[in-house]
Amino acid sequence: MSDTTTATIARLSTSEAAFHQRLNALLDWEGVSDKAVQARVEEILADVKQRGDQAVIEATNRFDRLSVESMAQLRLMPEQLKKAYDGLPAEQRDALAMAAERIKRYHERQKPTSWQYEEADGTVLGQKVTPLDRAGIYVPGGKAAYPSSVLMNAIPARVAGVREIVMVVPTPDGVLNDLVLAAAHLAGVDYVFTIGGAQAVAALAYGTQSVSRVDKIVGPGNIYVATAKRAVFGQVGIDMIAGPSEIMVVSDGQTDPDWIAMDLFSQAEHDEDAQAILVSWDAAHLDAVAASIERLLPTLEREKIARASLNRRGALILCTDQAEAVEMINRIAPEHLELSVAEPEAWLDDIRHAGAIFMGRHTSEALGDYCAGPNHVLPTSGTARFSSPLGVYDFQKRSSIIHCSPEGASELGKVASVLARGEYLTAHARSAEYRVRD
Ligand code: HSO
Ligand code: ZN
Repeated sequence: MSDTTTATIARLSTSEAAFHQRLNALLDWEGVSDKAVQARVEEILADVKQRGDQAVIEATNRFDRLSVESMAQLRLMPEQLKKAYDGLPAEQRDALAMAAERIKRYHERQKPTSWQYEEADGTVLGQKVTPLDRAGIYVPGGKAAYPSSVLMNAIPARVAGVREIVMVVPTPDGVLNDLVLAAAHLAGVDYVFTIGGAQAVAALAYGTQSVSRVDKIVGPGNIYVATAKRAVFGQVGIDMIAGPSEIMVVSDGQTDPDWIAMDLFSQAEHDEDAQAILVSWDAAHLDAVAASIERLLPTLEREKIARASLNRRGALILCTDQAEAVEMINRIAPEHLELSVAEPEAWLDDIRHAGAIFMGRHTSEALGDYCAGPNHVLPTSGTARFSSPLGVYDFQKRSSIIHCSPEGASELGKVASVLARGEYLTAHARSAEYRVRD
């Protein structure tokens, strides 16, 4: 095995002196924060905030090369969504419906419950869970539009009980994507506006004459969308600012090298900045996968993107044993982790950071992208250290409940009074003391 770089993908070994340095260089990814983009986005946000619909119409005409005069022309009715669904070839319609059903079933399990309990003094305490009133789902236009992502964003919102789900999707040159509209129909989206970019984020965040302000904006987008989401965060909730897709495969050497190569490609083909990493303690297996990569890469539709991704950020890493592989998993905190090993269950306890864990050789990451059930909107760039897949909980919030009995108010009042006087807040203290009984 060569310990440097093959034609396509870097080869690393945990035993080489520069290992950590090389790994860090590969993992390093910074979301672009472009000053010029920021300035453009600020301008658009301010314009939509001030002029509402008119600003959205003008920006949409300019960026998507349209010539509409009113928001009514940028709005799709539920019947149009249904028509798109009905018009799909049966095979696509059935696959989409099957995926939607599985995703729904999985997310039903995430529904949290409100709870209450009683303290000894009779005070009842609790937590009440309430869905958001309105959620906005951003869907990119053109080639980056994934119907599967419409399902993954809208279904948890619906399951959470969100009252109104609005979707925005740009239609450059007026081209509609029927699969996206069909997915919106299946997922129970209420309204669709064919607008995109920062102007769509602004319309959702501030509201206009025609677009009701939402409480949270979710969904992926280009740098303008990401910058706009970051800017409106605080006035509305946002999901996350997703980085490029990642996959980490850990193999015990017993999986068909072609399978592993294709699994690595499945994320590499998303984006030139996507990251695909294989870790194994079997050197011959790494050689075999490297050979599969070279042989299969030219057969890909998106060979150029996948090759660039593997070249820039991919790696085949030789480690010493299972323990070291686990260390690497937790260090990288991958978005997707495939455990291509005989007994994946035995690994689970030790894995602390990963967005989604694909257990065993038969569980390819692609199944999770489309139809297994769990969400494919996952924490990237190591953020699995502190965050979770998109879920029902992202479309709900909690309120605390406190209900004091006279005895409870009296007991707690004494404590509150002391603490309030310590803070020199005498109205607090007296409010509590009124309810203290002798
Ligand atoms: N792997 C992507 C999701 C996706 N894949 C959509 C195919 N379509 C997010 O990690
Ligand atoms: Zn994918």
